Amino acid sequence: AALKDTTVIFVLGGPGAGKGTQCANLVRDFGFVHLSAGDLLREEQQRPGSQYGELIKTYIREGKIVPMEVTIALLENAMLASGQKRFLIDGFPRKMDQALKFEEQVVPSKFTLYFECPEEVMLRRLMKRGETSGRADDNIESIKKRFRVFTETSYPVIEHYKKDGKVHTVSCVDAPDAVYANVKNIFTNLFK
Ligand code: UP5
Ligand code: MG
Repeated sequence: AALKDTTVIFVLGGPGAGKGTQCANLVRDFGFVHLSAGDLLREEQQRPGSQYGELIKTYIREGKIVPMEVTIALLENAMLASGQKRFLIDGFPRKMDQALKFEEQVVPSKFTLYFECPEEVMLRRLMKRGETSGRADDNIESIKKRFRVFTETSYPVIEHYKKDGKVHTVSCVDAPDAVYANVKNIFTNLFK
């Protein structure tokens, strides 16, 4: 009930499209709270005493989608703990049943911001980031698995919301500032 009058925007797009990069801009300019499901899972994996540490580690390395009970609990807790009302939920839902469950159990989304990006561009970005990120899934084997899961399992979520007219699509191919100019337009019209 505490979360019923909150605004949730799903920020979706393939691995390395630039979701986190653009969310940081929106936090600065529009006062949203940014919750990356992947970041929350990586934190939980590191948390001493977590019963999910090993499971999360294996799933992330394999590019597989962690069971939604875990992810939804992390998101809901973070939303409540923030005490805030506007959220960018980055990298979630990645599967249709997760979308339905989150909207039923937590709060319906206002719309989805979808970052469109060709695989070869995302591959280049992730391989580059992998030189320094320390992320266990920034290697060619894991990246290929992440692309496959995105196409087969996560993209249908975007298609679902497209049918409802609830997706704003932004190309993520150009430089970060150029991408953000388009994102900012959408948010300025809706929130300022
Ligand atoms: N970069 C960004 N924008 C650029 C631009 N316009 N031009 C040039 N370079 C650009 O960006 C990626 C890299 O590209 C960075 O180096 C950036 O500087 C550069 P970033 O903003 O980090 O992209 P993002 O889309 O956030 O990429 P990320 O790797 O985080 O996406 P994923 O969706 O793969 O990762 P996530 O952390 O969401 O999930 C990881 C794993 O967690 C999943 O594979 C899965 O195993 C698990 N998971 C779940 O199981 N359930 C969930 O709900 C969520 C995650
Ligand atoms: Mg990210």
